[in-house]
Amino acid sequence: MCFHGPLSLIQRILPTGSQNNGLLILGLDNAGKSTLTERLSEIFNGKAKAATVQASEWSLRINNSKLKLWDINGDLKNRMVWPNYYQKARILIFVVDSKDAVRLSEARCVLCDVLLHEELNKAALLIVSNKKDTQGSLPASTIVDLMGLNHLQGREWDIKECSLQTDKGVQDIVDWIFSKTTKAKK
Ligand SMILES: Nc1nc2c(ncn2[C@@H]2O[C@H](COP(=O)(O)OP(=O)(O)OP(=O)(O)O)[C@@H](O)[C@H]2O)c(=O)[nH]1
Ligand SMILES: [Mg+2]
Repeated sequence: MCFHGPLSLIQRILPTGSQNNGLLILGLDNAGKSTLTERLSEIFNGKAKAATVQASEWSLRINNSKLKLWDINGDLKNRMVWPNYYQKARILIFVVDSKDAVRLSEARCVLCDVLLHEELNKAALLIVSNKKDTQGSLPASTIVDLMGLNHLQGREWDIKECSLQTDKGVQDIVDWIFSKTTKAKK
C-alpha cells in the first residue's frame, strides 16, 4: 500500500536543500521520533528546539559538516508526505515502540511500503526499538521476527534498543549515525 496525497499538501512541506545526504526519521505515530530527534540535536548540536506540527527539518553538526535531519509525523494523514523526503535520505531511522505489540504488524507494513521506494535503495537503515524502560517491552529478537527484518534482501540494516526516557542505548544510536556519516565521506 502506498500513501500519495494531494499536491497542495505535499508542496507545503517539501524538504529544502538539494543534496542527497539527509537523515530521515520515520515510524508510526507515538513511536518516539520527535523525542529521538530532540535528543540527537542536544547531543550533536548542544541544544534542542521545538518541533513543528507536521514535519521538522533539523541540521546536525557531525565532524565539522552538517547533516540534514527530517522528523515527520507518523499518523496516517502525514504518511502521504513521507515520499517527498526519500530522494534526499542517505540514512533512514525507523523508530518502533517496543511495548506496542499490537501495532508492530502495522509498523511492519508501513516499513515495507517505505522500502519499496527505489529512492531509498541505498539508504542505510536503522530500526530503533524504543521505550525499553516500559513494562512488557519486547526484546530485539522478537521485534526482528515480527517486523520480518530477516526477510529484507540486499539491504544494509541494523537494530538498536533504547529508552529515550532513561537515555539507555542512545549512545549506540549516535555511534551508528557517526559511523554511517564517516563511511559516506570516505
Ligand atoms: N516511556 C517512554 N516514553 C517515551 C520514550 N520515548 C518517547 N516517549 C514518549 O512517547 C510519546 C510519543 O513520543 P514522540 O516523540 O512525540 O513520538 P513521535 O514518533 O514523534 O509521534 P508523532 O509525531 O505523533 O508521529 C511522548 O509522550 C514521549 O514522551 C521512551 O523511551 N520511554
Ligand atoms: Mg513527532
